[in-house]
Amino acid sequence: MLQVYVNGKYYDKDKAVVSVFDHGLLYGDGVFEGMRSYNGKVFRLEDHIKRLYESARSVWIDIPMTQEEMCKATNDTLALNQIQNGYIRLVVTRGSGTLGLDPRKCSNPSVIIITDSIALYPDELYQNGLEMVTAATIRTSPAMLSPRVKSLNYLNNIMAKIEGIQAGCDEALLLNQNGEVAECTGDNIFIVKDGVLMTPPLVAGILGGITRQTVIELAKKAGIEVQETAFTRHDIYSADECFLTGSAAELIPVVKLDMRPIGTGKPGDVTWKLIKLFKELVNG
Ligand code: PXG
Repeated sequence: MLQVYVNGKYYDKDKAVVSVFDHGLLYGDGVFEGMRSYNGKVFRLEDHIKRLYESARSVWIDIPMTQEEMCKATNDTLALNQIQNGYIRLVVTRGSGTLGLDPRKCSNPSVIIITDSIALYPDELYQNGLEMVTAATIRTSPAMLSPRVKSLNYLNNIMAKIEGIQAGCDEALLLNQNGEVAECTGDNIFIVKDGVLMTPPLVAGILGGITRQTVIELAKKAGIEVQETAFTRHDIYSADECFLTGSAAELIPVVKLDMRPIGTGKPGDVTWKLIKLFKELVNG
């Protein structure tokens, strides 16, 4: 049976539990990471662990182990479950406390590592591209809670996801408080216009995606001009290509926004090229 790491011990998946007094449950008070493994190796593990610790630090959670120990625990959990091509969910909560917000009443952060498989989108969407709609829900402003913190409170994203689902779409686009394009509910966004690859900058109020960073690096290496620059829906409506990036989703083409075809309405050449380069990279 699948073994789940909870605070240094392994449990059968149906016995892996945390307290109902855990502030991760009571208040969404915690942080997490979603990672992928390819051929038994976690993709960009150190980058994910670094982001986890930065998220934790930002919300004043002191993770009771070093980054090296966290990397080792992740690799050990993956190896124990003999997972080659899988998904790893790392969760750190504030820990068990009392009713009431006070984080000082929480004993120790809970550290959970789950390894399993994930399939966010059906294969067909990777071939033909997905359709999305702009959500009325705007992305949490950095002045409220920085979107760079990958926190356990995903209601902002889930509200937008519901809007996408209600509209019959696979994803929803979130704008920031200035009406600029931010990101999607669990993915970063890229567009291609006249051969130039564009993605919103971190200051647009987005999660600093590790797949996003990987794609920027791959594109630059391939001689594609990359601009991290603020843009609006106008730029997507008039773009040649569009795609999303995320650890779970990898790269996935987008062919419609708000019922309007993007470019030719089919995944474009630059998108296919980057998908190919990404596959080559992760498969070593
Ligand atoms: N933006 C947001 C809001 C995310 O949650 C990304 C961008 C992409 O970041 P990475 O580092 O993965 O390239 C994410 C990541 C899920 C799921 O269960 C969501 C993510 C990752 C894994 C699983 O929907 N989001």
